[in-house]
Formats: sequence, C-alpha cells, structure tokens
Amino acid sequence: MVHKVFLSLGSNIGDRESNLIYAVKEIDNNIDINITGTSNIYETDPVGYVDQGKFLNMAVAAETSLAPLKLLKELQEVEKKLKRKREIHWGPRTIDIDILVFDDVEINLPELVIPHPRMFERAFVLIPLADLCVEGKLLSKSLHEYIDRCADKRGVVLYKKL
Ligand code: GSY
Repeated sequence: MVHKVFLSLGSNIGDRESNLIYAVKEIDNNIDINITGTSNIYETDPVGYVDQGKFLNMAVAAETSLAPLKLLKELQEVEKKLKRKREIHWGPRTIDIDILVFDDVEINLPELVIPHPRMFERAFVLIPLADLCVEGKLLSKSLHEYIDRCADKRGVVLYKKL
C-alpha cells in the first residue's frame, strides 16, 4: 500500500543548502520512498532556542510503502549520515527531518506523534508546506489561515526557488 507523506527539513550548521539537498537525495534513494515534490527553500529565524544561527527550511511530499515507525527509522538513518550533533536541546543541527503528515493517520507514540504536534504553530514549517499543497490546503485545513496566526511568520524569507 502506498502512503502519502509530508516531511519538514531544516539545517543551520555548515553548508545549509547542501545539507538539505543531500538529505532530499538520500531520502529519494531509499527504494521504499519516492519524493514527489519539493518546496522552495526559506531562510528562517530560529524558533525555541533563539541564540543560534538562522535555519534553511523546506518541505517535501513523498510516497512510501513503509509503515510510520519504519519511515521514522529510515529518516533517522539519513540524519545520522549527515553526522548530526545535538549538543543543545532545540539547538543547532546539521539536519532535522520531521514527519508532518502520514495520510490522514493520527499516531500518538512516545517516539512519534503525527500530525506533528507543533506544525500548525510554526511558519517555518507551514510556509514551505503550502508550496506543496493545492490551494494551500492540507487535512481540510487552510494553511494560510494558520500561517497568519504564527508568531514567527515575519522571520521566514524566500532563499531559493526550486
Ligand atoms: O523543529 C526543527 C528544528 N528547529 C527549527 C527549524 O528547523 N527552523 C527554525 N526556524 N527554528 C527551529 N527551531 C527548531 S528546534
């Protein structure tokens, strides 16, 4: 069975754009994951721990035959390949890959919550995601209505059109 998923990617260490592109290629190289769309890349002010460099963020749409936890494991392997070091909780990272949406499934496990619990409060997630969604709609919600309410929306700037 093929599942439709949306992922969020972010990087604020090293060559941030190369980190994102490498991660997208690695994900697509997985025989069980097929990337069907990539958003533009945005430069974004850090949210949470703010004393760190700006992020580049993007979103991808993909199809996968993997179950949610198996998909999470494969994405964590990609993160490991990019030698992610997380010295500070919510601090700088080479790459962060989050599963935002998996079909219309709801999952509440200690290691995985879907839809991503904070996605509708974060413009750095929603603005790239809206690039991928017809009429900016996902899970019957208007992403632009949520973006309007996001405190971080002014900190999200188009960096590169893909
Ligand atoms: O949740 C992903 C990591 N992250 C980010 C991010 O990717 N972008 C921005 N702008 N702020 C962030 N804070 C955290 S934690």
